[in-house]
Amino acid sequence: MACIAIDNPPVNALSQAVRAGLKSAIAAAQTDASVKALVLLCKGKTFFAGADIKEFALPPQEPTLADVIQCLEQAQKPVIAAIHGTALGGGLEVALGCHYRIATPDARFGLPEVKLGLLPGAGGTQRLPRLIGAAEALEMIVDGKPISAEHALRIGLVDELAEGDLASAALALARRVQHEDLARRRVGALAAPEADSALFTAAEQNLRQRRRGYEAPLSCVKAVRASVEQPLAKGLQIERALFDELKSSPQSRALRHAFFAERQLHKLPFAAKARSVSRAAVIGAGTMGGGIAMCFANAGIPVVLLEKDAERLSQGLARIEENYAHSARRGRLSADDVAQRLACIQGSTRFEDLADVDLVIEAVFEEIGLKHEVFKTLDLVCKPGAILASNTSYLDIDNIASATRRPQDVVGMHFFSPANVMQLLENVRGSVTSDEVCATVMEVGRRLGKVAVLVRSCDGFVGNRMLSKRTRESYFLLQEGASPFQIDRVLRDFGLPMGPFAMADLAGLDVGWRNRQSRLQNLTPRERECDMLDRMYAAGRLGQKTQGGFYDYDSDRKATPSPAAETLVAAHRAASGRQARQISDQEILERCLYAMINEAAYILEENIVERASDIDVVWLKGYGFPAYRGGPLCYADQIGLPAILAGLRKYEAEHGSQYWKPANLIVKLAQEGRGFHDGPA
Ligand code: T1G
Ligand code: NAD
Repeated sequence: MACIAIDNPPVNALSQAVRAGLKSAIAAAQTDASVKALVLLCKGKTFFAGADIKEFALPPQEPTLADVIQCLEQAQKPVIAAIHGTALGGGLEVALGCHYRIATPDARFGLPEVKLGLLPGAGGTQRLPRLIGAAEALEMIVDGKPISAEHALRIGLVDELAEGDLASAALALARRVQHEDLARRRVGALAAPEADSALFTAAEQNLRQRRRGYEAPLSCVKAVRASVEQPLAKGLQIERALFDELKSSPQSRALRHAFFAERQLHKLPFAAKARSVSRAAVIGAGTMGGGIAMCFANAGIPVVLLEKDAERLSQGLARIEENYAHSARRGRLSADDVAQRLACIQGSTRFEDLADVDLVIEAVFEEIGLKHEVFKTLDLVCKPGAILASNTSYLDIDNIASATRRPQDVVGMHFFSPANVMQLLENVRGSVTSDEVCATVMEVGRRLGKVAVLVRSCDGFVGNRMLSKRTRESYFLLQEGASPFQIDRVLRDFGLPMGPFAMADLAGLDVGWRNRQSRLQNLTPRERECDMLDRMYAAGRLGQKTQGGFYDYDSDRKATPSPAAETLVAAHRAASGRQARQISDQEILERCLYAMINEAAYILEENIVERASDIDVVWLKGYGFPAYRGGPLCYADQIGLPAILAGLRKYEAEHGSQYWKPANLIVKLAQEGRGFHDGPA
């Protein structure tokens, strides 16, 4: 028996060197008479986690993965894939090229290529259906979600689960099968799967709705359909052609950018050790506080939930219980899970109960006076070294910290609503917040299953600061003649889950109105005069919570454009003395997106974030920016900064520099023919 052991940390990506090494090792074993069978395994934390995604931006290099898999499959001696950790993408395709597959009970198997805007390009769309059937394979390939070892055993993807040491179990299997006839073990040689074409038609219809705008899922269906309708060689050709088309597509480049952007987040410009956090507290059990407390309970971290009185506390706890009951009704949680999580949450109305917690997150009303009061009290009751965080949406962290004698321990932790669902967490460092505190909240973010981005404090931080520019433009466009429904349609067609006016109705127009009132003195004369929100508020049209805002809502919350809102819009325009004009979808898209992109450039100039890709992650994970566009700055690079600059200059000429003065960074990058993600010149 022989073992081929691969060691390419951190995830044994199938880089050119690994492929070449594999190919020569297989060839050597074929000619070595002492070798009766081969075990293929990986060192480190996982089996092959797929092709090396970084290589997709480079010209293809020999040997291709398809070549290597062909060598494996055609080997004259049994090859056993010994799988631990994850067998993903090209890694699973390699295993499918082997004659036997044995795995640890906790291994996971998947073809996540579709998440990168690709499809399995080394035979996976042809071999997997032959082994497990077209329907099961189609689901794995179109969804890209990994399956468990137990499921893989059940569907015949793996032959055995190893008890005890994997290598020994694999060698034992090799000994048992060394004389087996391999003809029946070559997956590629198995009969084409049978399936009705209705399976594929239904999948395409479903994807057009569920994955609106994404190209790769539909190509996955085409490729798996070929496994049913074509012989292997022809099917592999079709797969390769679809793969190459997707690989060079803007969507796949954007999704690959998003993959690496998320993995850059933990690379911080300092090396500080995180403090331990084994007990937390949340102040305020309202919309956000309740969800934040659930995040800690979901992670098994005990949390004190403090409210100003018993009545509000019981209301907050009741909302949490109902939330968990809803998940249990949906079968997402068992009764035990719910009980364990609720046991992690201790309600309180006494600040003294926070004396020994390691981290406090304040989520009371967005009023600086109240925040000062709360932080002054926390400064008195919390132990030295406790981290004092605020969930404020806009307020200055330094201002909040000034209410304490330990500003270095004060930081922003900005969750997004609903906090127990939204992945994004903006960790906001004040000008004196210590590196240790920043390292700790980034680590806490990871433990809560959040995508944590470290930003410096400024008005609205990253996400809301850019959002406020889009909001400005959407209300200006409304005043100039565009209907709220046209503006929402344009942004929905662009790929956002909903447009600004439907979103305002969801969040509550009173929340937006209160925010506008708190900023009135900082607004420009035109912004103050653009008072549509004031008119909606005065008319009591607060959105979904009043069954009516810009849209009317029926009992199932189904939205229809509201004639009453249109009447208010007409009165708003008349009062501004503006003649409504026809506004194109293109102008709406440009003004809403370019205003955000320009603001993002100012954010970069002010070093509010470590790198441009952090801004993309904020919008991808916190604001539903379509992943296949890679984020606002990735989108800007795909459009090209010269075009963005031309647009900014056009709107500057039409609407004024106070709104549209191009950031110097955009001017500079456009002149140098570079993009936001091109790195230093
Ligand atoms: N290629 C290159 N680098 C990779 C990589 C890959 N496939 N996977 C991970 N990395 C890097 C990552 O950027 C990070 O780098 C480090 O490894 C640790 O990753 C022909 C076309 C395996 C579940 O989509 O899902 O095969 O930031 O932080 O949380 O059909 O990584 O440290 O410098 O994510 O423990 C298909 C992608 C490829 C799997 C481990 N495969 N990887 O998670 O670590 S396409 C995938 C993952 C393909 C074929 C096709 C996860 C993981 P750095 P990490 P983790
Ligand atoms: P909310 O009105 O729903 O809840 C605030 C809670 O704080 C109330 O239950 C109130 O009783 C409690 N509270 C007030 N004073 C208190 C005190 N002295 N001690 C204890 N509890 C007290 O508000 P919310 O929407 O949850 O917002 C809370 C914070 O989170 C604000 O700073 C807001 O800007 C921010 N935020 C809100 C959202 C959102 O979408 N709602 C998103 C991100 C951040």
